[in-house]
Amino acid sequence: MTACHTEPHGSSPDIDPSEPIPTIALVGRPNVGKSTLFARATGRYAESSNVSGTTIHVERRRVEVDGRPAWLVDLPGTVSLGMSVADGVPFWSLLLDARPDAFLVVADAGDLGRHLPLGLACRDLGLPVVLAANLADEAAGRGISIDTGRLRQLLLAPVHRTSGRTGLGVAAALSDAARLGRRVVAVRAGTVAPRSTIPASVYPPDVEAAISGRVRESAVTHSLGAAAAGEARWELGDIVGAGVISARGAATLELGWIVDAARWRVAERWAAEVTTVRAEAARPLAVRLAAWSVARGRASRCSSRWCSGSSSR
Ligand SMILES: Nc1nc2c(ncn2[C@@H]2O[C@H](COP(=O)(O)OP(=O)(O)O)[C@@H](O)[C@H]2O)c(=O)[nH]1
Ligand SMILES: [Mg+2]
Repeated sequence: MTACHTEPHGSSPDIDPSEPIPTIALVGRPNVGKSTLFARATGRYAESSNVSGTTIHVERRRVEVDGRPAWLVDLPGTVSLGMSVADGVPFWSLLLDARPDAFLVVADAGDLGRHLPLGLACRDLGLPVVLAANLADEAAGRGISIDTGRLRQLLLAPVHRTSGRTGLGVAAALSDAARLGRRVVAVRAGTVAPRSTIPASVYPPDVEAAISGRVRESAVTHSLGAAAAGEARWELGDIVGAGVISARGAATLELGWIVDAARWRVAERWAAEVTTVRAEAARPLAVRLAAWSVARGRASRCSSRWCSGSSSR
């Protein structure tokens, strides 16, 4: 891979030290390959293991993407943004502490229905999302293919087939995330006009109405954080005030499982629409072997008296 590498000795001479650096956060369920992808992008291995949840701290490394610097942040795996990761701290608090400018959501290409809800949740926060349909090598081996173009249309975000193991698509996914993150940095700095941060509605009208209602309430009371803060380190109101996420994003965090339930339904529908499983590969090996041995038996009988056109029967 040539697009990104570590900079162990600080800035390279070509990099403008005053250039604001975007932070890209890797988000995904446990064991989906975040740390492997992180290692591939930074040239060094963090903790990488088959055991769920082994990334217990937040790893942040400077990388060079398309000749420009970016921060890449590896986080613990999570199932939802509201899930508690340690000491009652919700994942979103850890995530937003990293001050991300873009999310690289790492999903299992072979199991999108269970991985897309997290992508939708990140998208709802109002920051750009790039989806890495990872473990693509494994999915291909199982005869699974994904219509990335269609998924891109549905998610309104770049989608790449990736494999942290082989390097497939990693540079392209990072390139998109850094490009979108740089734009957010520029908007925060006031050098670029913001685009609308409200994503297209994908949830049923009652859920969308609940989100809008919560946004309106928070605008009036300025106390959005009160209900959700709980054990969190940050209050949501502060986070919105600091421009880290949109008011809509905070409302979706506050509504928690109400939006999550809708995300699961949307994810299931989208996964079914974009995933194709080759019929032959979808059949378990044992079934294929059984079919093969029956066919073989039939063939050998066919060459004997039963199948000859001039059967004596
Ligand atoms: N086949 C395949 N295995 C992978 C890939 N990426 C990671 N793995 C394996 O999946 C397991 C979990 O990877 P890890 O990076 O620790 O996942 P994390 O929990 O999301 O950080 C490890 O055994 C990796 O070697 C990939 O692209 N293809
Ligand atoms: Mg990890």
